[in-house]
Amino acid sequence: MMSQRKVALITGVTGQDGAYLSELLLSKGYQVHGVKRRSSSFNTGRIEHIYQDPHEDDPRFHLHYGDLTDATNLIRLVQHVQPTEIYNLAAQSHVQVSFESPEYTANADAIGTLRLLEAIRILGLEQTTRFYQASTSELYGLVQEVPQRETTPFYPRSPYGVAKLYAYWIVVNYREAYGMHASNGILFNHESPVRGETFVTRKITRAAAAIRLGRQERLYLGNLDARRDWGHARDYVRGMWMMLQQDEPDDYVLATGETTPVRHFVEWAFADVGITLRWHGEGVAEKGYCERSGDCRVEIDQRYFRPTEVDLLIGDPRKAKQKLGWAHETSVRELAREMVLADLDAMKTAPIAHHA
Ligand code: NDP
Ligand code: GDR
Repeated sequence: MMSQRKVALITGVTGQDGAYLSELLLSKGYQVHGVKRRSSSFNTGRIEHIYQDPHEDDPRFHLHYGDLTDATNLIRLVQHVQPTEIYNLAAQSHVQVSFESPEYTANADAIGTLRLLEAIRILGLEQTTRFYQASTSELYGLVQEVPQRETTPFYPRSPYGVAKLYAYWIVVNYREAYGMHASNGILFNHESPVRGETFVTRKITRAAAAIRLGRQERLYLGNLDARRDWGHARDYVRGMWMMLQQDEPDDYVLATGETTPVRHFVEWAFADVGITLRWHGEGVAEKGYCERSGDCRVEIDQRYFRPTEVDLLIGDPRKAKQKLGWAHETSVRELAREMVLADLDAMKTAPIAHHA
């Protein structure tokens, strides 16, 4: 039986999924404790709308400073919060950046997960605290089988994927060794209007909006032939919560079952702001997408290619459907439109930054 107390601790609360999950859990009556990193500037933009002043009567949303690279901090936080559920969403989550900072990525994403599990064990909370691990379709990497499902062999293709592989298995090991209710959600790509600006979907939707408004000339991208199974973050955080409500812990794929090449996402996003692009392919000096007027809007830049790429992701969510009753609601086409319209709206008033 689940305890009546509903107290969640979310690492990575300032990220895309942390924001959606906090909203969901607050709507379900949870006390939500989020772990945020110290930063020299505000990093709470995604959770502004649910922020509660600690001076208010009986706040239900609490923020604490912390870091997955700091074990004593994690032990103290878990001891203080005594969570019934922990959602470990914190990570250096950018695949390309993981090639630049592999050691930090391993520290935060792999050993960080171990630190959190050890905090639970040291405090003797193995039987009271349920644990969700943000595992990823990047575990599949080099294609072994399609669609990818829970039993598909892993073959990660980046320091990020390899770090997440350790995290996946340490969660399985702690479940088996200590009887913990610890589950891996193997989530395929999920996006939203608050997706980090350097992930490809958001980079594209922001650029389409900025080009439409005459505030940017061109968009530079890498591999347009990679294919991803993209869903909406709102649907995916619902699946995370469902996993922790099961009597038994387990590992589940969350995906839409549909795959889309990056180039289609580009075409959709520009079409949604009224710009029709045509591909200028091999043999043309400049490769990329241009308008009928001759203005070229999207160009290929080698710097955005990865040393090793994940070419094709398409997930099989049947287990999650059968056991959790989970299914995605938003299609990738709807998602692209929602993102680009949100960027268009925001950009009409705000300045833009170019760091993608
Ligand atoms: P984001 O990059 O948007 O958020 C990551 C969060 O982790 C941020 O709050 C970030 O803080 C925090 N963080 C980073 N490093 C540390 C650290 N050392 N200590 C504490 N906090 C840290 O990721 P998403 O919300 O998109 O993803 C959530 C999780 O799910 C990640 O673990 C990601 O790897 C995984 N995942 C994501 C998928 C997706 O498609 N979105 C798919 C599958 C898995 P700050 O805001 O200060 O940077
Ligand atoms: P991914 O997401 O690596 O799948 O990891 P990302 O959006 O970064 O890349 C998707 C695909 O697009 C190609 N691509 C580019 N990518 C970026 N970022 N920038 C570009 O300019 C560009 N041009 C082409 C990439 O090569 C890739 O094939 C995301 C993260 O959220 C992980 O944390 C998560 O685990 C996985 O999804 C599932």
